[in-house]
Amino acid sequence: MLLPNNQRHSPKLSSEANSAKSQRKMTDDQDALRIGSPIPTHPLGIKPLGNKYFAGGNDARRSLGTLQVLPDEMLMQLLEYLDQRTLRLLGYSCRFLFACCISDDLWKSIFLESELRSKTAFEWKGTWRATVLGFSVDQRIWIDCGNVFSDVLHRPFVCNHISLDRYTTNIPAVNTINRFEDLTYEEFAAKWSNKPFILTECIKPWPAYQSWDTQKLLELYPDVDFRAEAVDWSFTTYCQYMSDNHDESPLYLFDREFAKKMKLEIGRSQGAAYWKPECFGPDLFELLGDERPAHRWLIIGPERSGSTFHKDPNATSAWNAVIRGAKYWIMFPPSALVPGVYVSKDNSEVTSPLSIAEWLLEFHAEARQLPYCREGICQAGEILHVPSGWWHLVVNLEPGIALTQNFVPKSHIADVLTFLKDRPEQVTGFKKEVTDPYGLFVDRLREEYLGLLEDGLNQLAERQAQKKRRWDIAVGKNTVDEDQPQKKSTGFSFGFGFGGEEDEIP
Ligand SMILES: O=C(O)CCC(=O)C(=O)O
Ligand SMILES: [Fe+2]
Repeated sequence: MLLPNNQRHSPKLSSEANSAKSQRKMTDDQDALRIGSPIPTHPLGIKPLGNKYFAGGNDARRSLGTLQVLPDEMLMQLLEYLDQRTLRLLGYSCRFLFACCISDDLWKSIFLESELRSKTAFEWKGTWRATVLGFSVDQRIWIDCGNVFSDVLHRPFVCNHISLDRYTTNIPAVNTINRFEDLTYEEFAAKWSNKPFILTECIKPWPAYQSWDTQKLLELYPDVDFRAEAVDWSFTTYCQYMSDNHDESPLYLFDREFAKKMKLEIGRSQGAAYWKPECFGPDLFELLGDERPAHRWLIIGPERSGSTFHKDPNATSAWNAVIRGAKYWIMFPPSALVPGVYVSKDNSEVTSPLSIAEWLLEFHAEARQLPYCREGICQAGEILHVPSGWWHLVVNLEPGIALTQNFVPKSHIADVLTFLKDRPEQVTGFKKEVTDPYGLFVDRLREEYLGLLEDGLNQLAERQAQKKRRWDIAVGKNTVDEDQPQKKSTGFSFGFGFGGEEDEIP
C-alpha cells in the first residue's frame, strides 16, 4: 500500500495521520469495503462528507463565510478561473479553502495555460502545484484539514488509491481472452481476425523486448522530447514525473514519431528494434505508403495510467506489445453497449468519459457480467490483438513500456472502406494533403487487390442498403421499392455479428 504523502515527507505528521485514521468513520469504511482494500488516510486528513455527522460540529466549511452557499462542485469550478497568485493566497485564508486550492487538478490547468507548457525540459517537483511555484519537497506546506469533509475533495484521492487487483484478478473463465504461443496467418485469417487474443512468444526475439527498460531508454534518449497528451517533454522530465506523481489519470506518453526521434529501424532489416508479427498477414494500409494515417506509437506510463474506453481509429485493427510492465485489458465487441460509456448520436465521440478509476469503481462489476465481455492481462513479452471496432479500456498494472501498431487485415477491408466512405468527418490521422482517404484507398487497392476490392465494395453496398432498409422501417416508410426485389425485413437486429459495421449502434 502507498504511504500517504505526509508519512513519506515528515515523520512529525505520522501521529496526526494516525489520529485522523482512527477518526475514519462510516463512509470511509463503506468505500473501503466496496473498493476491496482500505484507502489510506488523505495526506491532509480530508474526509468524505459522510464523516461530518460524527464530527461533533467541528466543520471547516463554517469558516467559508459567504462562499458557504456554494456547493463544493461549484466552488471548485469557480477556483478554475483564478490565476496562480490568487489561488495560492486564497488557499491560505482558511482550512477549507486550503484543501480546495491545493487540488492538483487546478494546478495542472494553470501549468498547461502558463508558459511552462511550451518548456520541454524542467525539473518535475512531485506535484503540478510545486512545479508551477518552483517549490522543493521540503517547502511543501502542510495544514491539518482533518475537519474538512467533502466528497468532491476526497474522491480523487480514493480513485488514486483503489486497488487494481480487485478488478484485474479472478477473471471469469468465459471472459478470459485466449492465449496462444503464436498463430499462423492462416489460423488468424480463418478464425481469429474478429476476436481478441494474446500471443505469448511472438515478440520475445525483438531486440526492443530484450534490451529496453526505462533506465536504458533514459541513458539513450535523455533529451529526446516525446509527446505526452498535451505536452512535449524530454524523456528525463517525463521519467521524473512518472516516478513521482499523484494524478488520478497520469499523463501518458503516447508518441507516434518515436521511430524518427529515436532513430529506430523497424522491420526485418539488420539492426531493427522490432518487426511486425507474421500472423496478422498483409496490412492493406501499407498500400498508402507515406500517405497512410498515423499507425504506430510508443506508449510509456506509470502504474494506473492507461486508455479509457475507445475504438481504434478508422476501423483499423491493432496489436499492442508489452515490452515492460503488464496491462489489464477489458474489451467489448463493436455492437456492445458498454456500461458507463455514452456515445454521441453520430457515434463520433464518447461523451462524458470517466477516468479509468471511476469507471472501474462504478461500472466494472456490471460490465464483467455481460456476455461478450473479454478480459486479460498482457504481460511483458506478450502481444495482444485488438480487432477492428472493438471497445477497449486498458490500465497499466506497473510502470510500463509498449509498442502498438494499427493495421488493416484483408478480413476487415469492408469495415475500413465503410468507415472511410460513410464517416469522412470521423476519419483521423491522415496528413491534411490527403483530402480523399476513401478514394485513395480504393485506387491503391484496385492496383494490387482487385478481387478483394470488389468483395469489399459489394459488402459496403450491402451494408448501406441494409442501413437504408432499417431507417425506412424505423421512420415507418413503406420499404417496397418497385424496381427492387423485395427482401424480407428482419427489423432492428441487436445481434452480435463480430465486427460488421451493420452491428454498430447508431
Ligand atoms: O496501452 C494502452 O494504453 C492501450 C493503447 C491502445 O488503445 C491500443 O493499442 O489500441
Ligand atoms: Fe486503442
